[in-house]
Amino acid sequence: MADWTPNASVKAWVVEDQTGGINTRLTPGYGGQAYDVEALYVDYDVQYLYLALVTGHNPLTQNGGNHYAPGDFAIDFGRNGSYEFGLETTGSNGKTQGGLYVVSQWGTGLWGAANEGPTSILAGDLLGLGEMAYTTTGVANMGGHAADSHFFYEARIPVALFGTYWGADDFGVHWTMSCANDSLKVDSIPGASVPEPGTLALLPLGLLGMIGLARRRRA
Ligand SMILES: [Ca+2]
Ligand SMILES: [Ca+2]
Ligand SMILES: [Ca+2]
Repeated sequence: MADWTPNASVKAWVVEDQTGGINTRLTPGYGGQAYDVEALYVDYDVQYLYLALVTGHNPLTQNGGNHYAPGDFAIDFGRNGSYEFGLETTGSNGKTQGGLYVVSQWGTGLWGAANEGPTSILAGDLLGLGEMAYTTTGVANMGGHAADSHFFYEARIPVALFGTYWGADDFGVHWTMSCANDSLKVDSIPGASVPEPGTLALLPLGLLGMIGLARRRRA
């Protein structure tokens, strides 16, 4: 599990490392390593919300045939299953990459929304810009399956963009791809009203922090 441990103590994170070929079942769908959502990290300080993701799904994957594009980060204040906000990861559906949206319509995957959560932002209003980056070259030697490829997303969002939601309630963060063959949700995040003084970004920007996980393993 050391490969998945973040560089510093984060507010919340979850790991589900799977593997296999395209016909290997994940939860709820199939796709093996190519659709494996492996680790999701959440942290915040007084200025920013930080998100990071490790997945076997190549961010360059486009919708078509049996291929499905990445989804967006979905944020549920109140942890009641209604995802009020979304961070656009790739700039699909006419949305701005790195934009924080108040979402009026989420895409759904292939397996029923109750099983998979939201996929991509389909409609909503742009509130402002965060920062969003991802890798497109697979990194091996992570987790229990050394030959598998891993890709990384990192984002930071000014907490001011959440308005009165921020600090008023607990929240959860979810990510999956357009088919929702595999997904992760970080839940039970402590209420944002009590940030720890002096806590800085656990996950340095520009993907340096997460890539550091893999390099530490290889070293
Ligand atoms: Ca895996
Ligand atoms: Ca997984
Ligand atoms: Ca909600």
